[in-house]
Amino acid sequence: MDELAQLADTAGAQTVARFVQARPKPDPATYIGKGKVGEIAAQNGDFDVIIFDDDLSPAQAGSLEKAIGKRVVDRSGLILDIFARRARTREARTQVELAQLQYLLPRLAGRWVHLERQVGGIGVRGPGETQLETDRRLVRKRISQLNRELKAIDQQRSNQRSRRQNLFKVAIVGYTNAGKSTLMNALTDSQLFVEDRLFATLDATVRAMKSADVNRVLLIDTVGFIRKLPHHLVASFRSTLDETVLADLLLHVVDLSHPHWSEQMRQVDRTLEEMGLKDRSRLLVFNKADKVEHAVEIQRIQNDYPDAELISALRGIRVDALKERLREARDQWGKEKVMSYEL
Ligand SMILES: Nc1nc2c(ncn2[C@@H]2O[C@H](COP(=O)(O)OP(=O)(O)OP(=O)(O)O)[C@@H](O)[C@H]2O)c(=O)[nH]1
Ligand SMILES: [Mg+2]
Repeated sequence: MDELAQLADTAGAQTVARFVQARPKPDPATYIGKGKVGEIAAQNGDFDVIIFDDDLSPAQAGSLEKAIGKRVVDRSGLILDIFARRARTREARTQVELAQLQYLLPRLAGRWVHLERQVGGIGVRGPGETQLETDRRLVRKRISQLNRELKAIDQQRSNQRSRRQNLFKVAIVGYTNAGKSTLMNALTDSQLFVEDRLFATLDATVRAMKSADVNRVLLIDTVGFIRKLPHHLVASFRSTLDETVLADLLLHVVDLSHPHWSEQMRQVDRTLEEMGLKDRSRLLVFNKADKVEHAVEIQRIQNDYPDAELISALRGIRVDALKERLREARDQWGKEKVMSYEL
């Protein structure tokens, strides 16, 4: 629920109340039970939106809106909203718009959404058609247009990728807000956008590591992971995630100052597994070590994870040691590559 509040904050909403219900299973009609719906409706409080931590079916969202009289947003809707606010490049914008429309399509019924305005006035309402049919047609048309645009962008990216084929590539992965972009900046002397909110990064950025030697190490900053990230959203970010899939080494950044860091770590492992990256070389990096107050805690991490690096990307602590580890990994990778050529 704290994380949901943080997501809400990132989307520009302020949390004024929380409701929790324990149920053996969701109510098919309203997700929460009738009593709870009544309790929330009776509040009749000074709030505009009610946000659910899970995904609702379009019908559930509809009945809840009717019963409570406020706008209802589910987890996917909220994350999409954040993505839409955050998207900066053409690629990210196209991906987000596509995901938004795919999300919207089954939810059009019953809501009088006038899409002509939103979709930019393409198409004219045919004679005898209902508004809903027109809306659906417009959405489908826009979806196929966006799919075509993404294909073109994909092509561009794959050209860039093939040029990087013979370079050692390191993808910085991890839970959202772990400090991936801060680390990227520290390793490459860049100025990528960093913020103490979720999903500051939506695009994969590739930069060379600042280093004196000739053999380069390429670093890739990626979009963060989060628990219960809906699969259709993951799919819509496929071209961003492709960068991760092609990396030679995964730098898994963990925010050691987060109360639930070990759960976040497991979540990232699970997501990587789902992406078919279970066996890819990994380097575990515990970040924000400067925020850990007790020396015993540091000691414990060092004992439990002897191969991991403990750093502070923000303060530049042990960043050089990490660079050295990356150079070693690159040299090892180079040797193996030569060996496989000779075989
Ligand atoms: N104290 C401390 N704060 C850090 C450290 N590294 C990053 N931060 C802060 O953590 C917040 C998130 O940092 P980002 O680099 O944007 O994290 P990210 O993993 O790229 O996040 P997303 O792109 O949103 O997934 C920012 O406020 C950073 O200043 C660190 O080593 N110590
Ligand atoms: Mg980032």
